[in-house]
Amino acid sequence: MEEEAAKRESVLLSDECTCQSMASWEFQQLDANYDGHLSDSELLQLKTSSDGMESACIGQFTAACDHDKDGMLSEKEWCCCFADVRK
Ligand SMILES: [Ca+2]
Ligand SMILES: [Ca+2]
Repeated sequence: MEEEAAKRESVLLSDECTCQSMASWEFQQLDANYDGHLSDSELLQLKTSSDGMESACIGQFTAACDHDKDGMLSEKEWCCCFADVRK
């Protein structure tokens, strides 16, 4: 278990996150205009597809994952976020 956590942490720190196929697939589903980034409005699709997920949560999710603070999530940021969430 500790080994797993250490591995995950090193992945996050290296700024190179491995995209799990599930995360990558989800990203492509959400990227409605295929620009390679998820905007807040695209992320709002999560709200309608996930029961009980409020837009405030989406905002926190975006803020936590948007490492370069451009207001959108790249696939890399998205994948890193997934790796982070799966604790
Ligand atoms: Ca997009
Ligand atoms: Ca970003």
